[in-house]
Amino acid sequence: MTGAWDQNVLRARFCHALSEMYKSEVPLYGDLIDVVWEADAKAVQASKKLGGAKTLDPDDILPSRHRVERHGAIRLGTAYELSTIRRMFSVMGMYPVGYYDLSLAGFPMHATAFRPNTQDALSQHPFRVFTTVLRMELLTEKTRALAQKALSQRRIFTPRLLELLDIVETNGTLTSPECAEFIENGLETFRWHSKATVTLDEYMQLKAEHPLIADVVSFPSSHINHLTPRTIDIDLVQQLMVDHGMPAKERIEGPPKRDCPILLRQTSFKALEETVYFRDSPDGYVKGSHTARFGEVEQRGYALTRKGRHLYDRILDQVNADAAKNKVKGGHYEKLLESRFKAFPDSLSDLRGQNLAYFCYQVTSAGERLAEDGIIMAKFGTSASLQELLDQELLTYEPLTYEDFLPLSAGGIFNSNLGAVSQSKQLIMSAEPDLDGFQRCLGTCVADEFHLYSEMQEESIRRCKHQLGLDIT
Ligand code: OOG
Ligand code: NI
Repeated sequence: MTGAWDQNVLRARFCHALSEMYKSEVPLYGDLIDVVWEADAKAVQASKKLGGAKTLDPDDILPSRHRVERHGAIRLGTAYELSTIRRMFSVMGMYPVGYYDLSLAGFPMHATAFRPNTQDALSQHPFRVFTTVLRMELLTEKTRALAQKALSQRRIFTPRLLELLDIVETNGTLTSPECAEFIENGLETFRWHSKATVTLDEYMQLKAEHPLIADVVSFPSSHINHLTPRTIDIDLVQQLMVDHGMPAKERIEGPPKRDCPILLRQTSFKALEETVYFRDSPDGYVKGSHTARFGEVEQRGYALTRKGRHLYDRILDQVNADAAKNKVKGGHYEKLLESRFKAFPDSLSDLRGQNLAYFCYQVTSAGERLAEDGIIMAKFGTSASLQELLDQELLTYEPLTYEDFLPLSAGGIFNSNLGAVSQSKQLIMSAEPDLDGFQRCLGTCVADEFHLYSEMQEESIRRCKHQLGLDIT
């Protein structure tokens, strides 16, 4: 990498600037960050009292990654917006990973997450942006025409940002002043505007079909709709939000609390009702309101293999089917969830032994000594099994952190933040995923998240092989 342009540094600076902007736009998000710090400090203290025996978190690395870690979400309207945002994120080392079919949760949208895709870049700064785009084909004809008209007239990227994208693609780098301009101009795409581009009538029509359509289509930018710091104790954050009188969402999405945390747990404070000025003829405005922006918090657990993910999905589907059939709600739902998740192994050795999660393997100091003394060959010959090396404590392992999202949890978060329920929900629920259509809009393929985790695991085994000078089978 040459000169001033370091993608990891630019991503960190952009994330920081965005967080500052959002704090000033939505002060309650700043309060949420304070709550997360309070909860994390308490959780660390509590774990110290217990002798720190229990692992708090898969990364186990407070304060390095945690302090800066957050994700955000934006909602786009067109293929042009999606492909341009892809170019913009790639300047910061963020690439599309995963495909999320949100019709599963009743939304006329699909999504990817732009994020760093190597362990090194993730450890330097793991900022991600969940990015949805509207599926025009799932809208009624009348709403589609209105959406297309409004979207074709807006420009969510500044002319200078578009120039900077051309520059970096041509020159392969940005100068230091260009990096500063990139951040300044990039923020404009995510900034909130209280003046809508549509009339109140048009807004009402969009909203009646689905509140999210109104959120995507009615504004001149693709405002960031939430930012999400990471915590090591989401149950405590949920409790503290309530204690501090914040409008907390009723429940934490995702798996229940476990000894071995898996995937992702999320909660939020509910979106605020904000004043919006709608267009009125000929150039006046009429006052109304819109509810979209909120603050979220996440706790990340272990990345699951496809097998582990199937088990997770199967258990969650059963819980939701039972809950719907028996009208189970509130605390009873949590009990049902906890009891059904007993079927998901909850120790590192079971998760590894049953191939349910991904791990990073390392040579222990005993292993290093043996390798240095050159007696590995005498002990094992040319190859040994992973299990053998673990049993003899020459290798150790730790779980990889889940860096992605969950469509049903996203649906739960969306729903808590939308007042009205969509009438077209049934229609949308029967839609098929459309990965090809998404990739056409994006202008490239999305990476498969399972493949990335599996590569990280394999890479760690390759390093061990090399260090021990042994073939590991
Ligand atoms: C995206 C919701 C997805 C998450 O944390 O699951 C998301 C949205 O509200 O646009 O950010
Ligand atoms: Ni989120």
